[in-house]
Amino acid sequence: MKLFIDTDCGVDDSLAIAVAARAVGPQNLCGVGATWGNCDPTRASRNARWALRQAGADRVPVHGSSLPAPAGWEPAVSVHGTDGLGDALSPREFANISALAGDDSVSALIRFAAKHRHDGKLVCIGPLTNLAAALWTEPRVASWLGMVTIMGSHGLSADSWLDDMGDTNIRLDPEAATQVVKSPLRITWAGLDVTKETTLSPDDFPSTRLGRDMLKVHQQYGSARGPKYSPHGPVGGWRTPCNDSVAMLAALRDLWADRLGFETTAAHPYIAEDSQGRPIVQCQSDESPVGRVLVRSKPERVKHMINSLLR
Ligand SMILES: [Ca+2]
Repeated sequence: MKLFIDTDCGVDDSLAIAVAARAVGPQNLCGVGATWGNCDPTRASRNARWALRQAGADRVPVHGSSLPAPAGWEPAVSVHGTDGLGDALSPREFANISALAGDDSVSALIRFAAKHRHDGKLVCIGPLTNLAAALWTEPRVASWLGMVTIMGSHGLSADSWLDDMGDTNIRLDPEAATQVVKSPLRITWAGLDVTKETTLSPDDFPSTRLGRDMLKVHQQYGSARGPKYSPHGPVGGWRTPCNDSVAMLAALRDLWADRLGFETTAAHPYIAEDSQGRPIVQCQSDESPVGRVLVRSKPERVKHMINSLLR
């Protein structure tokens, strides 16, 4: 299995990238494409290279983006810091990371899809700008990519908590999301309704170098996001969401058979509006589906796996 990751690498993306590199090994992680979202693409690509280096995978190529963020977009500084990694690292800690790959994310994604037609897996953990551009540039990508997992949608749920939290991967670029939803891509949607069930406490990060690095960059993110991730009542102490890592492990779940407890069901996605009139992707169970949606995970097992992979 060969993997390509598309990311707006903020704090939670950095954990998902490290987890993925450890799970599949650097030789099977064919590339990482950067896009805008949590931060700008320049910072996203730098952050991804930092995460890969810390995970011992600094030879994995990281591609920049030539697609501009739309007018009016601003980075999520209050959540991901000015640098996208919670302002936890000094400039010195980014020194000696690998150079950016020569070609851009969209070209790299198309090339990956063409080369790995039978075993290529794409995981998108940012806005869908690059994937939509790849489909527009080379429509055959839809048939070449056999396995796509997207961290996005409200899944099968109509919980109003999801409207309040917001699915920024869809909301930031609804035009791209619409193009992806209407494409013949076979997608597994890892919706916020399921991924939000797993949050990490400090004890879930092992005291290895990588575990400590990840805990360090998650401090501000957990403080900003954690208190809101309690739709079932207050949780004590510091906690951090890890939506991107849950989606990543769901995408890679075949590596561990059914030990992580992920369940999916056949479904088709459609564009809808949340209670505040903003675009969302919703999924509906369907007997003649074009895709699947994550319906269940076992958070304790997911947390244990993240901990194991950071060791
Ligand atoms: Ca992300």
